Amino acid sequence: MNTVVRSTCPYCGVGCGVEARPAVNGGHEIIGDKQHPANFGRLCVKGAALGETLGLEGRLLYPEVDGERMTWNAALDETASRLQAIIDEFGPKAVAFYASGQLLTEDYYAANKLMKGFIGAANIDTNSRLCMSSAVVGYKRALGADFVPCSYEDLEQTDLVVLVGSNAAWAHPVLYQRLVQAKKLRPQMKVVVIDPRRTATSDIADLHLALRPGSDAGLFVGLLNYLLQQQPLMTDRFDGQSDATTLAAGWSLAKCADFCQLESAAVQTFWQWFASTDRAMTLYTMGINQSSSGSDKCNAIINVHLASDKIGRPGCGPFSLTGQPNAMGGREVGGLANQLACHMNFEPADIAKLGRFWGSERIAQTSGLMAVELFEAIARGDVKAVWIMGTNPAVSLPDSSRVAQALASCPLVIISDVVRNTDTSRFATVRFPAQAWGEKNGTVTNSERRISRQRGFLPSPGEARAEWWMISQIARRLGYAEAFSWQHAHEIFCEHAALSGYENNGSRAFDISGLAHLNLEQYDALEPVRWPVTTASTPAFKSWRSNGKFQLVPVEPELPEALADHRYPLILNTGRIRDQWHTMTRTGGVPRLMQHINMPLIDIHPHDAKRYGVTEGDLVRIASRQGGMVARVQVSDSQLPGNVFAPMHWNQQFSRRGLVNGLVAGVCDPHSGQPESKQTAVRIQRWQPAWRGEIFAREKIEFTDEVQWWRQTSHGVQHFVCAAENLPAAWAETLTAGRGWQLQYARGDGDFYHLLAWHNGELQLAFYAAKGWPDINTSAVVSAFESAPTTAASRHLLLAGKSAGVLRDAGATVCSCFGVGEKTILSAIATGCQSVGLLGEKLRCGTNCGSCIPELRALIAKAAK
Ligand SMILES: Nc1nc2c(c(=O)[nH]1)N[C@H]1C(S)=C(S)[C@@H](COP(=O)(O)OP(=O)(O)OC[C@H]3O[C@@H](n4cnc5c(=O)[nH]c(N)nc54)[C@H](O)[C@@H]3O)O[C@H]1N2
Ligand SMILES: Nc1nc2c(c(=O)[nH]1)N[C@H]1C(S)=C(S)[C@@H](COP(=O)(O)OP(=O)(O)OC[C@H]3O[C@@H](n4cnc5c(=O)[nH]c(N)nc54)[C@H](O)[C@@H]3O)O[C@H]1N2
Ligand code: SF4
Ligand SMILES: [Mo]
Repeated sequence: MNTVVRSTCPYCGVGCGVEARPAVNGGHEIIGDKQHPANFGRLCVKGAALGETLGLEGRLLYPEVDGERMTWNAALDETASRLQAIIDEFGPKAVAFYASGQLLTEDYYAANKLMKGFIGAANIDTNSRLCMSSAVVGYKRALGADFVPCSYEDLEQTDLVVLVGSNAAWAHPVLYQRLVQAKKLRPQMKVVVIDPRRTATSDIADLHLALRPGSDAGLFVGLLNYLLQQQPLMTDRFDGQSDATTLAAGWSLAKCADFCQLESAAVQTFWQWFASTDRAMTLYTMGINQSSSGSDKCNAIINVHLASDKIGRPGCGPFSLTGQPNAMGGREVGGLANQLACHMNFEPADIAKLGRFWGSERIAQTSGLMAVELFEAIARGDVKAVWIMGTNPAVSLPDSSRVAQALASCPLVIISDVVRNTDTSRFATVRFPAQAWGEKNGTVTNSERRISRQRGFLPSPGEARAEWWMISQIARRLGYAEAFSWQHAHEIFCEHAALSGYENNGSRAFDISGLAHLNLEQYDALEPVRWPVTTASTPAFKSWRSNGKFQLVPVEPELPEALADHRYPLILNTGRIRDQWHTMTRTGGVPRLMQHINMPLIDIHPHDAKRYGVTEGDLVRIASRQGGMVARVQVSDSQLPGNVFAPMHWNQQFSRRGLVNGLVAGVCDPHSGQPESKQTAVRIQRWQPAWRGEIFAREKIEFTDEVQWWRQTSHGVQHFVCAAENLPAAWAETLTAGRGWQLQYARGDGDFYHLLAWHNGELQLAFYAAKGWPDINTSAVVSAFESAPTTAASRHLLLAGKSAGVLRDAGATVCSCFGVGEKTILSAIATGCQSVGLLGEKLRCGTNCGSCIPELRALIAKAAK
């Protein structure tokens, strides 16, 4: 395939359009699609690095059953017969699917149809439960439909943007840059950031409210009260009005400020700005949703927009930003266990409707198990088979040791993934190789309800297949051939579009029946389009509740269930870093994305650092009631005292004891079932290993249990940061003994231990250990594996972890687009580049995606101190 293929980025819910074109080196170059209305050509660093994720290393390429490679036919036969045996003996509720907002809509539709329509139970849930389910409850309660009433264009027309519980600068970078641009063009537009941490997002804030974790509802219920004092509502305008307003009346400025631990003046400023602007938007994500009262927080936000008429108009609205590329598509097809396809519910009329459309008398009658419950049911043995598609629950679900135990005890664990070895696939009985991004074909829907095509531009490697194909093959073997006879994703899309309009007549918000008759060519050429897409003209925004009214949901602000006490005195917040995606199966393999932050950091306020006796660079053990992890301390006044932050990404493929969800409890919101992933009570303890080091090796390294390690990603070499309590020499001996390698040592009185191992003039192993972190030039060591230094002097330099000066150590990468390191930036600042603009002119940093600009600014400030 030689032509340019237009597709959509597989990472976040911004849903940027990309163009893939063959590169001279035989790979593919990925650039932004200038015509795509989500990004107009812009990409963030993850999107721009997509071309570097297309290699086949680590890919799962063939079906396997019980660890043995099998043909597709044999694997499908065997899997279907095991599923059938479980259904026969224990009933349909003994099997479950656990899907993902990273599946394509067509795959998702097929999975939901098989489970809810034909197996006849509703045990299909998805990782969107951990992500968007509170937002869904919020919209459904207020508007009667899971309808996001905003678009990206609104950002260019609004007067006030409130970002709450969102670090969009890192998590939705292209959208954030659009906001930065909009503010530049219309400086009168104000930005409020509500987050207990000061983040890269707060860089453009006119007001940053660093509130007490989990207290957001207080701020918005108080705002409702403030709005109503200024302008009372007409009687009975909304359902729930009287209860909601009575509850809010108790939330005075003083009470709110106290509840949120904020200055009254700051709260008042926010409220004034909100009340006095004609157009305001509230953008919210995981700081709101991932909470034991997340649904109520979403409604507290929607309430103030309803009560002040800041919804359903340009530049207005409560805008839940979706996390995953197709979380929205999952919501459309009914991927959550408590909904049916195409915005239908478990109500007799909807069940009957679906039965007619699908030609099935086996439609599930009641909701199924939600993610956390589902894994509890697996642990109890009530669910005996689970098909996990495109998600890594052993890492991402709370209380991971319980999840691992559940999976270990489950008789049939089917996994469809693109990567062979993940924390979850360790428990697989059946592995199905899935097509990856660039190979698969279908549609995704972004945060603003825009449907875009993901198009394949690469051949499927090995025997990788589309998920919808696997699902239909299993369905046929379970006896449902007729309903699963699709030959192409296009047929599934059209069926889904037809169902969305089936007996709809304006009763369900999701309606794309206008696309039900696309032919294959039109489907392939489909331009990005926002739903609804119907032949009749429907109003874009209205209430879908049966009486046509919107609902104000009465909200009583609550604090998190996680409470600090004397044993666990700190609250741990978890979330994303700029250059990694979730459990790192894709981004973790790209060297330049690992160089920004190369191991789990725990951010801690200087007061707490002092209190717990830790300093920058120290290692700490973090413990909660659930479990423990190890991380490196980063002292930062961007944290509130009493609060620490750790990334969600590290797992057992990339570290020992780096799994943050080992700490988090499975406490969930009662309405949405979404876990409280943002608050966990923990304690920290300084861990003083005997040594810390870095090890580089040509071959796989065997770690002993005592060595704590974090995998690094460097081209052509195994590379780890590590630490241990016993002396480094003991472990080094186990690695080199009996290999016949020539060893070169440097030992300094127990202060440091360096070792190089050579074989036939080639470097086999390089190991640098020291009491503190060894100061070595990583690029010099990595390049010595490619071309070994030849002179005695240069080998000596290498033993010291240095090079002859050709390769300069640039420090941690700040600008990943152009690979510009911290040390390079600091020396440019020292020579006069005192602004982001000047740095950009000299080094190019910050001139592409712009995500590193807040960090550049911070470095300039740091240098000025
Ligand atoms: N780089 C990168 N980008 C991603 C992803 C990724 O893995 N990596 N994943 C994507 C996905 S699936 C998702 S869901 C989104 C998530 O996007 P975000 O929700 O923006 O990201 P998080 O880092 O999880 O959390 C956001 C912020 O919530 C704050 N927070 C914590 N507790 C509270 C609280 O009580 N109140 C308030 N107001 N704020 C709080 C945290 O300090 C954090 O800064 O990102 C998407 N984009
Ligand atoms: N503590 C804490 N925990 C969290 C969060 C948090 O903020 N804090 N955030 C939560 C949120 S919002 C989310 S969305 C989840 C995300 O958590 P997960 O969904 O578990 O994370 P991923 O790494 O995206 O998992 C995707 C899996 O699918 C595979 N994969 C990649 N591409 C394909 C493909 O094309 N087809 C198939 N079949 N497989 C593919 C990958 O190899 C990987 O194994 O984590 C949740 N967990
Ligand atoms: S902003 Fe999101 S969709 Fe756009 S390029 Fe970055 S990760 Fe991809
Ligand atoms: Mo997410």
